[in-house]
Amino acid sequence: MLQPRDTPSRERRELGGLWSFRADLSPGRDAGFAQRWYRRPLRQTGPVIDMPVPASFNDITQDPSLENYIGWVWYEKEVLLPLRWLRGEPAPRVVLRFGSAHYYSIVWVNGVQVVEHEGGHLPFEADISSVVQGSPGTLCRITVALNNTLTPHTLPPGSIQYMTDKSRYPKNYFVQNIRFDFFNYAGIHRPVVLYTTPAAYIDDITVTTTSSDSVGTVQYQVSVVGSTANSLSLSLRDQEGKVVATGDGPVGELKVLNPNLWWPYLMHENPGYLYSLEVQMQAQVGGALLEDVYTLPVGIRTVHVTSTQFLINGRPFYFHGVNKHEDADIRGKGLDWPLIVKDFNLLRWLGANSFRTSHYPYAEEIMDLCDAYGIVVIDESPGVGIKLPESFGNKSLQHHLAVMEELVRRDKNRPSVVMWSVANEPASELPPAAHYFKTVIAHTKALDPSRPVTFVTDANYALDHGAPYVDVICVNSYFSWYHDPGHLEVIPLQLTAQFENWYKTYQKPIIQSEYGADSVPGLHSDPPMMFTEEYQQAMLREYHSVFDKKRKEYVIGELIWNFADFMTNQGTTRVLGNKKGIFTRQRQPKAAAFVLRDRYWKIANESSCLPPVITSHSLFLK
Ligand code: GCB
Repeated sequence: MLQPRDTPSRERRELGGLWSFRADLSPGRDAGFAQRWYRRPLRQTGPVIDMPVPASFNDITQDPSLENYIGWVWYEKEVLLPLRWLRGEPAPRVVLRFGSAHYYSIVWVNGVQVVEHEGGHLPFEADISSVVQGSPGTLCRITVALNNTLTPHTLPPGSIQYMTDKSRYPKNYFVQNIRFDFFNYAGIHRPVVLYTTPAAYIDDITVTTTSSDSVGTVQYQVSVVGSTANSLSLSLRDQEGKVVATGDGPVGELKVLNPNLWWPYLMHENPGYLYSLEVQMQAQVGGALLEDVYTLPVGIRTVHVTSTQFLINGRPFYFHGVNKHEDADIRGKGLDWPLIVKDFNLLRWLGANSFRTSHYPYAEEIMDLCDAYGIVVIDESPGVGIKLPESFGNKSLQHHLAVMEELVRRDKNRPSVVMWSVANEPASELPPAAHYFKTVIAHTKALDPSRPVTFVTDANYALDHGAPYVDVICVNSYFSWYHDPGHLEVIPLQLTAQFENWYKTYQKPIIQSEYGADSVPGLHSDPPMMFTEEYQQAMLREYHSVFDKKRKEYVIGELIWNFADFMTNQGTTRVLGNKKGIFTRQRQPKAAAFVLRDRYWKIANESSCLPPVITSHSLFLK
């Protein structure tokens, strides 16, 4: 499934703005109904209100029952379609696409069900041509039923707990238990788009790249749907618009002499170099000549892992980056351009060259900017909170494999994506984790042999049943926070032992994929105490001194937890959410941001690939 783009043969319309919305907020509504998302929603209930799209619905109103709502909600919108989409000669194919909707979606167009999709962080679409072209007018009514209930077999998993003690809870009372640390925001989170293609069209493109001896190679595979008698021609253009290679047919190789390689931010003075691969298709269908054009950004780069290094274009790459969330005031996990651009400006201000999409795939719009700016991505699936034994069974496994297929299909062509992460902190010490992760990782490698695969662990090195199958060890630890709280002095010993134990066991490079401490902005103490800005700074410095020793050996990266404060479920250890951000939720720096900024720019300037002195001012605006 290709990302919808404007091309000479395709049109696209985004269906943003306000949609009609309802949810059944009546107290004591049928709890079972909420849980059984795999059954058809029975009716639309509740008053109709306006709901912005894209956005989470939770924080939009003043109603706490909508904030914590679990069950079916309904969205509806009517749009007028251009006549040429309906009665064109020949009529185009009309597609309705959702960037993501959390969690389970059923979609109708003019009352006809067109698609059902499970999973909250990946796109899905439906060919609605026959529905809209068979309807009498140009009005197109789009209805979406969405259910955010999580079960032990969803990704992420969750479970509904019924509180049956009538002396303590009202009738039908239930809660949703989750084993991950972020708010389970729900709604239509990413753009809804209507787009057209010709009836015969370019359905998919796969590119992989290599380079050697001043020649870059782009291997491609193109699939066409709607015609077997078609011809394909390809041209690769550089950023000046000059054609540097051409090809034809569905499979082949393009050779580029002296290519501009795709380099990460701060590894080269011109990071994120993208060529444009223009694919043109011509097909004869029913006497008509159909033409389709699709343009794909392509970065030429290689990725290799050795026992001690992560190599991009043959050079050692050190991940100095962050973990993020899609999370903000009011819009929750809804896509928000000002926030996205602000975050990229902060990343570059910080001197961060990478992030992990903790703990689910991020919007395609974010990934596009990673490709363009040279921000390296560890692309993580929504496999977070896999803790219950039943979440390691075959039903869960099959769904996890399907999610990896959707993720790889979406992001396989992105130069910024250098590694897949199939999960975060599963209960990998449980014996069934061995078969589970062996299978998920092998499947991911079969889908994409060009990238390493990992999952992020917090299990003991000697007990982890999934680690034998990963290419890179990604380990999370919170010394002096969740373990030995308040005791910064234990960090050097414990962190050194952590690295040595993992390396001794596996001889694979290691990324510190999380470390951090909460700080409430404006809280101060000297000597440092937990939750103050000084403690967060001091904890960072202790970790960094160990990283500096071990990065000379086999530690290949450090990703702070977290880039910004984010919302979680309410609980006794969360003060309006998780406060481990080095920026507040409103993106203002805490003291720790300056410690990290000094460090990341220093590491960047150590690299021999850079001009002698690069400052944040000279580079962060490209
Ligand atoms: C972790 C999790 C992350 C949490 C973080 C914390 O290990 O991977 O999702 O938010 O710890 O702050 O507790």
